[in-house]
Amino acid sequence: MGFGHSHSKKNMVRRVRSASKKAQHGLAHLEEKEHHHAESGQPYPHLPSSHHPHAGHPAGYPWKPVAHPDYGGAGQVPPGHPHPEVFDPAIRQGAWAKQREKELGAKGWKDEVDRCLAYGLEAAPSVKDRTISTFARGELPHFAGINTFIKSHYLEDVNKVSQYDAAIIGVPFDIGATYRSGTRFGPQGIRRISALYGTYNYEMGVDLRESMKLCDLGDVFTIANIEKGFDQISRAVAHVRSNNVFPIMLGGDHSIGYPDVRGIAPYIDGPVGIIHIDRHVDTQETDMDERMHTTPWFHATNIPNAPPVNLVQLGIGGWQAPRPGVKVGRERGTTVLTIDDICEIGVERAAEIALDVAWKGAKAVYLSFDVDSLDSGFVPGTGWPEPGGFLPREVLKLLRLVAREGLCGMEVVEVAPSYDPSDMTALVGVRAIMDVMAALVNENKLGGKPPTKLPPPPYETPRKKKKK
Ligand SMILES: [Mn+2]
Repeated sequence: MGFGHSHSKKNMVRRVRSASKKAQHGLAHLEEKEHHHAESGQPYPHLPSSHHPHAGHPAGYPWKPVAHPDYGGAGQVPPGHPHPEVFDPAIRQGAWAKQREKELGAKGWKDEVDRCLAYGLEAAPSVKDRTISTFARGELPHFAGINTFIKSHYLEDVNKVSQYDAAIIGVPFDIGATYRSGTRFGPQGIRRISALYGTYNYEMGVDLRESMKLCDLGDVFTIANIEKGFDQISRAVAHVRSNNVFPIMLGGDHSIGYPDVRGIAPYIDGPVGIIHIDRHVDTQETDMDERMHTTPWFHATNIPNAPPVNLVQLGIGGWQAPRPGVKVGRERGTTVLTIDDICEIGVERAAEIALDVAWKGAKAVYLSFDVDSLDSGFVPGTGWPEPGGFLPREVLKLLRLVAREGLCGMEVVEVAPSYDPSDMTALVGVRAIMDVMAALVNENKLGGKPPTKLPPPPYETPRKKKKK
């Protein structure tokens, strides 16, 4: 991470203050020498190096910063650049994001450093970077620590949830699975690999730590009984939603879709739409005599203010769509787009349709993301893998686009880590959540206000307002 790792001379001198004068002199001399070699010397003179002058770059980097007509300041189009148009933030994300980064601020990072030092003690005197603590307490090192979701605060006392903008709720529940079990370890798997991520995303121009407050509430105490489990889940979700905090559920199998919506709907003053991304329709009434993970939208659309006309299902297809669920969708008038539909009309158009349907007459929209909507090659760790689904970049774009109008909650389901030792499936789940949070922040639908000097990122412009 690129935060505050400066090696100032002041710190180097301070660390040897207690040594004798002679030793101090010797040590400082050695350090200077060491530093010189590491940063500006040529430790391997026989090897060509791009960091040192040579025939092609006689004076190092040859381009001088120049002003840009729209954004001023230094560092825009280098004279003689063969493609100056790519430096235009209005048309190219690579240029836009570079400008946006300087508007993000660093207060959240400073607060985290202060907290880590207060809780984890100052580092040993030999550590030059004084933002480092003795005990790992924050984001760094990525391989250390006890993992909450992206090392967010673990909120042990859930009564304090209203102090946050969004809350992670683990739902380790997999007795609704009709083939592979194992999604009870989904929350653990998602949290573990989430440690790989920081809070900053280049192309979206967002640093979540600077724009919103996220906590991790840990897991729901699930019960090995479908209905008691559902009751516990709805109660947990309702606690967060009723405190006006954005709930993010880590499944768990897809049966939790019903108790998740049931926990939210009572706190929405009007109809709730549902955007459901999946290979499977999940709309039959029962499966093997119970409300299993093939049934959540039958029951969710029985909730008085979650009508089936506002349910839109994206990515459906393959050989795993049970016919009883299709019959229900036909009778209730749900909206289905297959993978082929979306390939034909494009992700942008599919997102427009999804938003039009889910928001028609609705007051809020809920997002359900099943990782098995991706091609099974990308998600081996799931309960019902199916070839032919989305590519990661397609589905991530779809998620960002459908989040633009705001959401009342989201879930990521069907991550079963034990079938995927490389953690790729769980990582897709992490990204889905991160991208949705960032899209909400950029649209000013979550947390504090986003940086506003620049227009939104190219390629993900706001939706044209339509009559509701
Ligand atoms: Mn599915």
